[in-house]
Amino acid sequence: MPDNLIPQRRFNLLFLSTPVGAIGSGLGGGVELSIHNTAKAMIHRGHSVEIVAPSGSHLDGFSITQISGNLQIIAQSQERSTPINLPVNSVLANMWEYARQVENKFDLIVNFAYDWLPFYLTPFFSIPIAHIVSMGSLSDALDQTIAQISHKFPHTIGFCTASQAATFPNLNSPLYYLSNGIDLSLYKFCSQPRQQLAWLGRISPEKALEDAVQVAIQTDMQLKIMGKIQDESYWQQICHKYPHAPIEYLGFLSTDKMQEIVRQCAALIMTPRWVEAFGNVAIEALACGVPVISYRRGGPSEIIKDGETGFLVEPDNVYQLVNAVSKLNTINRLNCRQQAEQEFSLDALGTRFESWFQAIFQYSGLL
Ligand code: HBI
Repeated sequence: MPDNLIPQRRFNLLFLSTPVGAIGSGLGGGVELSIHNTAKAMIHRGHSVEIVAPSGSHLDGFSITQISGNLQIIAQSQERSTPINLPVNSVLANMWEYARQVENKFDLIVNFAYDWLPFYLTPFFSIPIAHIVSMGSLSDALDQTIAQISHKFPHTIGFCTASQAATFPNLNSPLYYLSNGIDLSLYKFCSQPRQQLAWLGRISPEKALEDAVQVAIQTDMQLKIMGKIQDESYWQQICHKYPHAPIEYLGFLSTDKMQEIVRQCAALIMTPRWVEAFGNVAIEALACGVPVISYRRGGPSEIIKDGETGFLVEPDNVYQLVNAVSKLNTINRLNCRQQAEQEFSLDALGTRFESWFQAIFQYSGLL
């Protein structure tokens, strides 16, 4: 039968969210956007999706199965050798108990949690589990279980980017790089920006906002800061250290309000101190026609086309960030929007996920 006549298999998908915060709280960082956009992309292709998340979650257009319990500590605040831990009445454990009760109604579970338990539980489930690893390597115990599952259940581990996957030891191949995708209709192109800069993300040490504040000072361009203050003391340190910096903190905004600010900026400054798995904020800026200036580290170094849709500079080198700002007039902002349309649309995201899921089913003999 010709390919185009093979009925596309409709998947019943169960998405399990991150246990560090309710969807919509901002605590889940990029995973909130990833879950929303992956669900939209899969539904657009005719599949069905149920999303399971901590109580208090909300996502426009989706009814979420809310699970109560105590939130998981964020992995990036732990040491590499910290033993695996779960709070009493763990929301993570409760989410996976729910999955165990309903698994026979689904074809595939998709795990978005960056935690040991979902990987450990994989062999106890009768349907396949696709794991999206949302950060670089942070914990020896999690590295070990990810490697084990990649060998026991080939094809079931998905990463955002190659540089992120490279931080994990002993992985089985093939590896799957899903990148990410956004609903481009939510982002409006702007050709004439103001002389201001943007910084987006969870305000936490690994995101090194202080470097972007120094760029604002040295370029004398106002820096519009948006995102959840995850580490209050870190934020206070920055405010005390740079009391006269031309910065404005606008809070954790909805996509619509955030893009309204970002689109008017000359550039988005990204200052990842760690190996950023992807960097959703980079593709959101590109979608608005905004060039991205970033350290050549992790996900952004695989997104930005140096000199064409932004600039990549030596990691932790603030001077080179400042120098890149002075070259922004060489970037055609239309190139930025076009890259988003070619690589980061919901359709492009759906294609990547659908072929990954089909590979999982084929390998497990379910297709
Ligand atoms: N920490 N323990 C834990 N579990 C997660 O799922 C998790 C996290 N920290 C951050 C996070 N998820 C997301 O904000 C990033 O993966 C994007």
